[in-house]
Order: sequence, then structure tokens, then C-alpha cells
Amino acid sequence: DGSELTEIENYVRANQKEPDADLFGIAKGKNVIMISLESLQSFVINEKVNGQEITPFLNEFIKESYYFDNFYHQTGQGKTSDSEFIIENSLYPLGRGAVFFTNAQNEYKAMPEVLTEHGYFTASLHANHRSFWNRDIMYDALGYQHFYDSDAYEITEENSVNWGLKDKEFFSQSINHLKEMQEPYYAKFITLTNHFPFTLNEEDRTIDEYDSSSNTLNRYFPTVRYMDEAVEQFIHDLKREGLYDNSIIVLYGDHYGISKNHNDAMSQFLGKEITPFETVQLQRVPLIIHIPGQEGQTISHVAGQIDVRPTLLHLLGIQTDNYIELGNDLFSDDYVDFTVLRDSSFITDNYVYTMDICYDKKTGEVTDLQACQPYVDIAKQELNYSDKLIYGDLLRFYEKE
Ligand code: GP9
Ligand code: MN
Repeated sequence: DGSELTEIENYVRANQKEPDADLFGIAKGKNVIMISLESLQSFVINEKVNGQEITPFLNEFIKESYYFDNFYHQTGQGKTSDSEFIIENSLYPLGRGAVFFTNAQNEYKAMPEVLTEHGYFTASLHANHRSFWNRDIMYDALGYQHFYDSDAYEITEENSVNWGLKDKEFFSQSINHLKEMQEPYYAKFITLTNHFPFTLNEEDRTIDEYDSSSNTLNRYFPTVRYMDEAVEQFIHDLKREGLYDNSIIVLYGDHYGISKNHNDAMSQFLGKEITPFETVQLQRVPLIIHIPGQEGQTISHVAGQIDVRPTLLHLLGIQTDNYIELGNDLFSDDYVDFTVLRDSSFITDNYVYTMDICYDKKTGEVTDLQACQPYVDIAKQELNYSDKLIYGDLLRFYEKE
């Protein structure tokens, strides 16, 4: 009811942080290009396999971008759709099921809707059937004006692999859609090739597979490299079309690609045992924000997908103090290092808490549970508030200018 919403609103307001004065509005009126990088985990960034760089393009691109190297995915069973939900609402996904299916009839105030109110054209581009993950229904609730789904692409046997259209084809065909959009636009591109089971045509494999007991992990590296090349090609095309300098480009990993089932092989690759602490650290995915005219910087704040929306809206010069968001602006001077994962694990600047164990973040050693205790209830409360908002459809009661 209304009183629950008031309690949550008070909590949100109490935790809200002032945006950075210099960066607020730095990208005002620019196009926003979001790129969802399928199953991309941070452990491949600046790493090699068989002596070869895995993501040579991204490794260069992060040097001229803001790169967040302690950024965690917060998805649950809804996988890609959960990542979309978190990023566009600054709310958590659900502990069970996919919110895209279970609560698509809710009232939201998602980023596409907010940006529409600020004169943006908003679109999602993804070469899969529109009903997958219930996107056709949920995108209306999120306020998307257009969905370029598989019908908007030329998909053949030759240009497809694994789940569908190859990423390089997807991006090159997407350029035409982009050129037709009214500016400024918010365009979200969802890649697909680097998806389990990571199959790739021989001619697209430019680095060798890894050699371990897990064929899944072995195949992961060449498909990650393929996606890296696809993004490189896209950035190149954006420059060629004169679309690069007028756009803020946000790239993020949607969720993990390598599950715990491959811990032995993962342990071989990383050269260390995969403890519960390491499992949490493996939930890091890249977040890269490229702003024209800004120099690159690596930022090591402990952060999560929930923080993308306030960060981005502030860069665009849009105040967020009237919205119900559970994340915070990563550029705020007052940003607090604290991120909660969907399974109630959490990370602070000093500790990692998971499976009722408290770890020292710097050493990975088990430490006194008391050290983590103050945050346990806060983490549960965050998730609880988010669940209440979704299950109670509470945003329908929320009306603010
Ligand atoms: C499907 C794509 C992949 O459209 O988003 O979904 P996933 O299995 O990663 O959630
Ligand atoms: Mn995915």
C-alpha cells in the first residue's frame, strides 16, 4: 500500500548522492548507444589465452573510456532480460523467475520512458524473435518506442551461427537502422554470438580454443574474441558514418558466461582455487562508458548494474531525485562502495560476503563474520524493498513531476 511506498521512498532519498558538478550534463543531448555484451566476464579483459590477447579491441577502447573494473552483474534466472531490467530501472530483478515474464503488466518509470520525456527516440535492437523473454510486452512497459527484432534483419543460414544472426552481421545491418533514427536517440544493441554453448564457424575463429577439461570454457575464448572484433567493426562504422562523436557509448557484460560447473577448468586458467570468494569475484562484468572529449580512466569502485541508470542520467544532465532508484551515480564524490548480488552476497571496499562467510576482499582469506555483519541486514533490506516494489506494483502509486 501507500505506506510501504513511503518507507521505500524515504530509504531511497536518504541514500541518494549529489552528482559530480563537472560531469553532470557533460553529455547532454547526445545520442546514447548501449551495447549489451553477451556473457562477457571481466576476467578476460587484459588477459591472454595461448599467448594471445583475448579482447585486443576492448583493451584499447577502455584506455579512452571510463572503465569500471569492480563492476558486478546482479542478474538472476532472467539472465539477459534481468540485466536489461536492472540497468533501465535501477531495481533488482527477482529472486525467482524472470521479472520480464512475471511483472510485465506493472507500472514502471524506466530509462526509455524518462528519455522519451526528454525528447529522445528510444529503441532496442536485437536479432531474436520479439517474444523471446517476453520483450514485446515488457518493452512497452519500459517505454520503448521501437523494437528492431529479427524481422528487421536479413537472417540466412550463412550469416547465422549458434543462437542466430552473427554479431558482425547484426552490427553492420544495424547501422542502417541507426541512420534512420531521429536524434537524439537511445539505442540498445543486444549481442548474441558469445552465448552458451559458444559455437563458432571455423572462418570466424581468430584465436585458438583453450585446452582444459571443459569444452565450454575452451570455446568461450574464440567467441569472446569474435564479439570483440564485432564491437571494433561497429565503432569503426560509427566513425565512418559520423555518428561516433555525437554519442555516449555504454558497453556492459550482461551476466556470467562460465558457470560453476566449469570450476576445475576455470581454476586451471586462473591459476588458483575457485573458492566461494572467487566465485563472487567472477561475477564481475565489464562496464565501459565512452564520452567524446573525455580522457580514459579506470575506476575501481565496487559497483553493480543497478548503478548504471543514475550514472548515465546524470551524465545526460537529467536529475534523478524524483525517481525511485536503488543504485547510485558512480561519479558522485559521495559514492559508497557497496554492491548486493541477487543471491544476497555482497561486496564492500573491504569485504566479500557470500554463503554466510565473510572474506577479506584484498586477500580472499576468511575473516571474522562480525566484520560483515553490519551490512547483512542492509543487503537483505535492499533486495526486500526492490521485491516489494515489483510484487506490489508500487510504482503505480508513485506520481512525481
Ligand atoms: C536472447 C538473448 C540471450 O534473446 O538475450 O538470452 P540469455 O539466455 O543470455 O538470457
Ligand atoms: Mn545473456
